[in-house]
Amino acid sequence: MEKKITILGVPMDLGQSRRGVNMGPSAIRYAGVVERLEKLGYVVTDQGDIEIGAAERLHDPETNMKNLKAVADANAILGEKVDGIVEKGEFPLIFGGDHSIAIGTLAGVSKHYKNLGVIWYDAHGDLNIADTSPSGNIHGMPLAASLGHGHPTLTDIGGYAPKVKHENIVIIGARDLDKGEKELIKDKNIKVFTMHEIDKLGMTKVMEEAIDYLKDKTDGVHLSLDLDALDPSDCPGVGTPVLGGISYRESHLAMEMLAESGIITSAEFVEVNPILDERNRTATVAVALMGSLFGEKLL
Ligand code: B3U
Ligand code: MN
Ligand code: MN
Repeated sequence: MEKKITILGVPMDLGQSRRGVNMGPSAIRYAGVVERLEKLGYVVTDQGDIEIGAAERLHDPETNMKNLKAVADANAILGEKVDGIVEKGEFPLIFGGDHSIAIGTLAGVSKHYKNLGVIWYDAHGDLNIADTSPSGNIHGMPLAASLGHGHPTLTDIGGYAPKVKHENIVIIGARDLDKGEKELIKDKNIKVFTMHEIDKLGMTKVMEEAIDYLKDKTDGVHLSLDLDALDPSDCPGVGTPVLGGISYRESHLAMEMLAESGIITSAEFVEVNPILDERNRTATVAVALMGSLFGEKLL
């Protein structure tokens, strides 16, 4: 992993309907992320937050999406910023905001890799397009958009598509998938470790398989970690909690195994909503997981 980390906050709350997730970057900083990473020997630069435009008419019946323009505009700016961070040889560490920001992060990162891998750690698939979305919320669409599915305003951010190939992604922690998402997973043979596989195989085996699946065919791997992948008892501060999630300890193990593998080249932590949280617990968990991802050891 690079020894220089650059942090970028993306206070985006327009990709879903619950306000407050725009305060995620502040909550994560408050939980002590910079100090934690500096202690591990990294040189950390915090570029602050990018600006997010105003909310639009809530739901556009023509596109079945909410705030399409504002979400797309912010993601275009994010993509350019992330591109610049990777260009300098630094590790981009992005804080959301809702998960719609993964579109911009991937637009910036993927330019630099021929075969970018993605680990999507999430209770959801985020594989909807406008036609299959039950909500019109763009935070349910970023993985689909990055694979080249959906509205061109989203798929073409950064001026190219797709950002990733179907065979280069692994979803971990899924337990709430919509009909269209299940169809896409089957149709494209996308690698998914649902909670069923995590229960059955255990996190060690799941991560070994996920790392094995990606390591030889990719030249970089982005970790997109939605805090709702974790059980709501550990991470209550998320907009769409789903019971029966990955535990705090299992998540540490997953991050430790990623650190040992050395495959991760960029990361984002999203969906922290301090308004819905209990004493900044979810941001605190996010920062603890970042510690493990960047090599923190218990002994
Ligand atoms: N799949 C549903 C719910 C959802 C997606 N992502 C989150 N929730 N966080 C949707 O609206 O697309
Ligand atoms: Mn998500
Ligand atoms: Mn989610």
